[in-house]
Amino acid sequence: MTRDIFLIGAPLDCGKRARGCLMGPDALRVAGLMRAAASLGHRVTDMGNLSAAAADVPSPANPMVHGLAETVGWTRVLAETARDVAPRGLPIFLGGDHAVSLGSLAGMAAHARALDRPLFVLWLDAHADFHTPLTTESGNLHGTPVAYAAGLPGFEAFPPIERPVPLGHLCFVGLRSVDPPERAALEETEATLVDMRRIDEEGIAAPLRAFLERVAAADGLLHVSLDVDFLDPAIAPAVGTTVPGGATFREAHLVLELLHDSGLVASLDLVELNPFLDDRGRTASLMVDLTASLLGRRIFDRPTRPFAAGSLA
Ligand code: Z70
Ligand code: MN
Ligand code: MN
Ligand code: MN
Repeated sequence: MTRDIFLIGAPLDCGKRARGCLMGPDALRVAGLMRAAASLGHRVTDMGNLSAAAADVPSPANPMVHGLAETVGWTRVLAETARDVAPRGLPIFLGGDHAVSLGSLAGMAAHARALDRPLFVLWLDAHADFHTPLTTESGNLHGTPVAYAAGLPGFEAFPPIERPVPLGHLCFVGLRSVDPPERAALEETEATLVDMRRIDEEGIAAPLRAFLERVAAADGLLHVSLDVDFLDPAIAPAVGTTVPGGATFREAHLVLELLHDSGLVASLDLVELNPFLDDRGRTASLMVDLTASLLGRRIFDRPTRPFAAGSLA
């Protein structure tokens, strides 16, 4: 299936204190993202980089919170852009740190609501990013987008989420650094939590397939958010928060190949790439290769194992 793909640069660096992710969109371009997508037969439009003015917001209730006004400004622009682009094709948000997803998720929630279809979220990340501005200890808003999309309290300065994503529509894969308030808010819920132990015991494909089959059965739209730190730092060094024991090259490619085969992906974030920390562009190149797998690159064209009969097109 060929698609209309829109690359949306979001050089946002306000979701945490260390800088460098603002160079992410250009590093992904230099690594050949557009060429990779076009070579798979897709029609690709590079919309360039967005910019955002800091919003006028009251000072945060939690004094630790960093960069609130700037992050709210970005969230508004990104949400509007997502809403505008999603009816016309596949938006790919080039971050920027993970605060990009506050905007992409708000926009995709509005898009899903307009279509009256449920939104599901796949979070490929070492972290759960399930803090609220009230629970965060670091004050880094890149650790909050999933809680925002789920409608948790504490996001009053941000645009309201039009139809919050139910916890049962969330799937986290790659978890290995979860803070106590995040754990308390997610454990005992319907959210799918695929941490590294579960990946080691069950493999990465089985829990992902089970989630995708639920998305398909509900005629859902799937937003995929790929944080560089989902990957093991040995293969993806260009990230501020390296956490050992991440996804291997093969596990990561398999995830994106399965996502391609599912035909369910409505939008994608490529986030937390810090080119300042990269080793001869290898992390940027890996992110491009993974995106190519999502867009249909495969080793052989012969059919692979299908999803459960009837559940996926
Ligand atoms: C921690 C916090 C985080 C990404 C680090 C880390 C959050 N839970 N998210 N890197 N992408 O500061 O809230
Ligand atoms: Mn993250
Ligand atoms: Mn992370
Ligand atoms: Mn590939």
